[in-house]
Amino acid sequence: MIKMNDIVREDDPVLREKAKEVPLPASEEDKAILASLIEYVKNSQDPEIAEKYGLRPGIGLAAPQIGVSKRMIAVHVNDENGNQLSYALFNPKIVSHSVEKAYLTSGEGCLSVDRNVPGYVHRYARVTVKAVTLEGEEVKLRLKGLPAICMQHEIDHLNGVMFYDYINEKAPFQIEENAQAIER
Ligand code: K2U
Ligand code: NI
Repeated sequence: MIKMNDIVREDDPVLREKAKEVPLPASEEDKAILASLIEYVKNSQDPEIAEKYGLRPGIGLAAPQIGVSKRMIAVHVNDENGNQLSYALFNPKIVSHSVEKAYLTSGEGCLSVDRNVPGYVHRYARVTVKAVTLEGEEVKLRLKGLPAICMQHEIDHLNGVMFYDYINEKAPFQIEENAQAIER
């Protein structure tokens, strides 16, 4: 199982690389890596397991964060209706998105960043993502709210982008016009 010391921290060059497409159908090794990512996110949200192994809670994790520069991500998050969404994806791609932006009023954090970086991260309010699941099925996901924010945060990790790259240093809490505030 992935533990905190398996998670690379900022300044590790792998977090700034463009991760490589995963050849499909996925190899057993790549399937095991993706399964370990979704396992971490689920474990980190289980108070007993998180406590026992000192896991920092997360709603997503990308392969570069465990030093694997391949296009794989895991997202495990409740949508605004309280439905549990759980995605373990190969080669996710944002194929369309809203013009409208959204941001978490709490700001963002990152399992690879051991410090607070205050400020709003403006992302697309809605995204449509195409990907292949752990089971090898092609999916097209239409997401909004926190799931959309999380999916964009994870796909950014595949492109070497960190959440604080978006924060306006001079006015970190400036809100872009018409941006939707998301409470979490
Ligand atoms: O990729 C990661 O480092 C995991 C992040 C993903 C994330 C950060 C900010 C906004 C959306 C997703 C961790 O989940 S940070 C912890 C967290 C937990 C709940 C909500 C937001 C962030
Ligand atoms: Ni992150």
